[in-house]
Amino acid sequence: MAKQQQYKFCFGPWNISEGQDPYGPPTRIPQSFDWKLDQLKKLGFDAMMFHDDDAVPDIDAKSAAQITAEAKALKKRLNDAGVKAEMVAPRLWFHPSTVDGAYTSNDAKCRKYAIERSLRAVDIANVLGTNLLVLWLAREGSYIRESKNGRRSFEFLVQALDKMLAHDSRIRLAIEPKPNEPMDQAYIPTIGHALAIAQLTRDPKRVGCLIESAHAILAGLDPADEIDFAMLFGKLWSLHLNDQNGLKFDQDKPFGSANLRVAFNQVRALERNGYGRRGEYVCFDVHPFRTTKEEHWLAHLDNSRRTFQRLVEKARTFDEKKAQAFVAQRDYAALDQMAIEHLLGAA
Ligand code: XUL
Ligand code: MN
Repeated sequence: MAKQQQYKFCFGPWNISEGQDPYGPPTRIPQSFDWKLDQLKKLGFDAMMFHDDDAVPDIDAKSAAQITAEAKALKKRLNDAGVKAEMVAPRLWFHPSTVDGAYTSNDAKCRKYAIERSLRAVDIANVLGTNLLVLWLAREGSYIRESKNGRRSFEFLVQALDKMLAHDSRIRLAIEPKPNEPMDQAYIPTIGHALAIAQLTRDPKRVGCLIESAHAILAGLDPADEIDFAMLFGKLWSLHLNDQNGLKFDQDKPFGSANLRVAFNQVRALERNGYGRRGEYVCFDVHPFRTTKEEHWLAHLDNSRRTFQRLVEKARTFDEKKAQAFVAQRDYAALDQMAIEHLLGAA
């Protein structure tokens, strides 16, 4: 029997968030990065994900040499804590130069800013000991169709990816697609788009993807199918598990919170494809509810991992033989009920 996968877990500092949304201020007092790192360790997670400015705050005001020096100091803190850095992601959606999008901005100076910033993020990844750069593209201006030429935007995207690949021969780029929010549309909305654009780059082998459950659901897709598709190509290099109640704003709910069966099928897809065998982490891109009190601030992380582990047990104890017999009979009603009762457990 194949050895059962032991999963490794991670989250980012932004997943211990303070509760602000477009209609209300924070509901919890912000804590320092060191406090968050301590909590990650206490919870027994293995790694942390970083935006470039989570790793080096106020990054735009610093020189490349300063950025490297600060990243080195962070690496020492991570080593002392026994915590790995899973990835670094350039935050391309806060700075005034990214108001019209990052790599696809209509302003050449702004495109240059986005690329330069991404190269610094690659440098930080190097210092932190990870070769994974995650790219969530966030916004492409106001997505007024006439404001940009789609074909030119795709060409700009490829040029930007090529610059990152050329900057460092070891870096791997994991594109994190999302079909909307903060925009109504996006140039790379699904895993299919991410893997297709990878083929146009100078080194397709080093361009893969990251699936976030909520983003797939927002695209009207089943995240389990996205996982199977990406893994068929050997391209699923990271994962943001969470949940989402339908086609609304990005909710980042705890894993399994909205649809346990969809969560179960994601875990089944990870298990059947051997996710984690090449060292990939299970990351939870989840947020506490705005109503969460400070004393319950970490529950969504612990709960997501707990649900994940319970669903791994459920996936491993699902009676595949019986399921296949129903498939052979085309008795999908029985198969459907079998899945429901398996998730419900013993009466
Ligand atoms: C946005 C999102 C980001 C990325 C990292 O929806 O998921 O936090 O995961 O930039
Ligand atoms: Mn994410």
